[in-house]
Amino acid sequence: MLELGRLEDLPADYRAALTAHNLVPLWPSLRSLLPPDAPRPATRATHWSYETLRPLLLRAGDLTPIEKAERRVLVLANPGHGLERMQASAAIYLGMQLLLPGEWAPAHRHTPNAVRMIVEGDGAYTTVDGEKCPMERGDLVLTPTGLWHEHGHDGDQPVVWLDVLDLPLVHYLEASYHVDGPRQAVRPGRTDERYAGAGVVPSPMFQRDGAGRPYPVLRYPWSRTRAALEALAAAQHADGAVQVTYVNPETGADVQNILGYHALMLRPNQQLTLPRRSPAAVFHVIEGAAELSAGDHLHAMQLADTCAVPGFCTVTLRNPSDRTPAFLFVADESPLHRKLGLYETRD
Ligand code: 1HN
Repeated sequence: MLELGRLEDLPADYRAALTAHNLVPLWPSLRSLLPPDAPRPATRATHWSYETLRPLLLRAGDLTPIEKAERRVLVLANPGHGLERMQASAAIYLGMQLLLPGEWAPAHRHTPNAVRMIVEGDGAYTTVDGEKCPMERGDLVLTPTGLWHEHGHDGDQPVVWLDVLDLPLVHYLEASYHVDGPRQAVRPGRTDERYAGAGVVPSPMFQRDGAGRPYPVLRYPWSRTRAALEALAAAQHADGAVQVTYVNPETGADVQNILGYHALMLRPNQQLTLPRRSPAAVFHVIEGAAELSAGDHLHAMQLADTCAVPGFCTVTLRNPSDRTPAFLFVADESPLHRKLGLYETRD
């Protein structure tokens, strides 16, 4: 490939004149903007151990009262982007949030989309758009763009959840902001119960409210997702991938516009090489354990551990147990890549 001219090849007075007029020569940067064959992601395969993170998060509970934090979160920052940027990948933000018994994280709404994957503890809830969503381990609770949300905790032990947001992208687009609000009035009814059956939805002719909402389901209980994975595993040949995608039951589309969410089951000792794809992804252990290899790195993921991997990377997952299945939560940038026409799979 042809060597292009470097910035240093240009005379200093010419460079200074360009800078003075807000001009930049393209050719010294062209190869890094458009590298040959595949992107060169800043995102690094990164592993956050829950065993390491948990005591630090609990200590934040002693050090910083909820009133001083609003959201008490340790951000899982990818060193490839620089920790100060607080991003797990180009479009994914990850944080572990702690809520102690009796605490309340006040209502607000914002432009980035969020989901919560509950990691431990009982008795907390998130009220989203007036719906009180119980938070039980493994549940997925959505707080889509623009919807009011607040967290409360009636239990007696700390509750921890993983927050996943498309914040880095929305911030990059200069579209990120929030609005504070009063405590929400809770309305009756739960969207997880309205849409309890796979393959059937409430008949639109009898729906006064609910039908036509862009986010018809706000909570996906783990018990049901787990049962769907078990049933899929039983119905499928033994070496196939067992994964489900969280969808909007009214449209069949991904639950949010930018990030996609999935639950994956690894049978005892199953090894699964994922297709090489353009979007970055995040893996989080809901039950069991998993070994994740990404490029040359092997990460032994224990319960509640989280890994981020860049796009175009070969990822292999393995369940080290010969007795119990492992269950993983997966978040990825695939809806965004598909909408932008950038989605690719490679052999
Ligand atoms: C947010 O609103 C929450 O509501 C958690 O719990 C983490 C990180 C960045 C921006 C907004 C929450 C967040 C956040």
